[in-house]
Amino acid sequence: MRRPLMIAACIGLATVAGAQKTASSGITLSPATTSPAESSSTNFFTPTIVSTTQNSGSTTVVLDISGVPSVDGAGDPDNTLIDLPIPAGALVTGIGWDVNQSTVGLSWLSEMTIGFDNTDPGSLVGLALAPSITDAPGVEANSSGGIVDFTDNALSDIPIQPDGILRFEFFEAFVDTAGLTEGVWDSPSTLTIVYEGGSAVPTVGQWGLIVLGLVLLGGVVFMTVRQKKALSVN
Ligand SMILES: [Ca+2]
Ligand SMILES: [Ca+2]
Repeated sequence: MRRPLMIAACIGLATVAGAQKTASSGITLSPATTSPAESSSTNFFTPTIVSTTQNSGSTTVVLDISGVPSVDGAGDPDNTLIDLPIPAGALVTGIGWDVNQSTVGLSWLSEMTIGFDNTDPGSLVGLALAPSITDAPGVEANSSGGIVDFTDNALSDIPIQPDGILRFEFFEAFVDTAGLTEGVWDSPSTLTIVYEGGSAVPTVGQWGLIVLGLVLLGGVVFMTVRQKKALSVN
């Protein structure tokens, strides 16, 4: 009889804590309400790039985020950021995840969130990823089972700015204890990013057009100089 009683006591505690919390919406990937670009954090984590593969115009990058903590609410300076280099002008079109999550204290798995966006604070294209829908503390493995394409799911692709950065912020959707770690993205945890375009090496055809454009531009400049000279003579 002692074990069932202990479980009942734990559920009671979770229910009390849950009174302040917002139940998970059940949506894993959603438009962000705060852009990671606006975070005041300076805690940058450098992920190990597991692989980079290219396939007919799209590039897939797998990064290892094992060990990153989940601390405070979006924008808090105690949070961890990742600045992933992506070619300027590229469109981030999808994401995948294979993560192991654990919580600390009474914090819930569903509160562990990863925001990602370009570094334009004015853009509203950022997305928030909360891989767990478990409104309880615990240890859990979660996988997308492949790439989740943004536009297939009524979400916007993310255009990369001239700085060539896709920024991630690891935050808590509900802060139980400010300033303390409430969850950990345990090993092994990887994120997969898919992007299209960007600064690909121009093809021969494109180079031909660029050279032609320069020749035409040169001709215009030359003609302008000649006209000016003619005017000055007259
Ligand atoms: Ca929390
Ligand atoms: Ca804080």
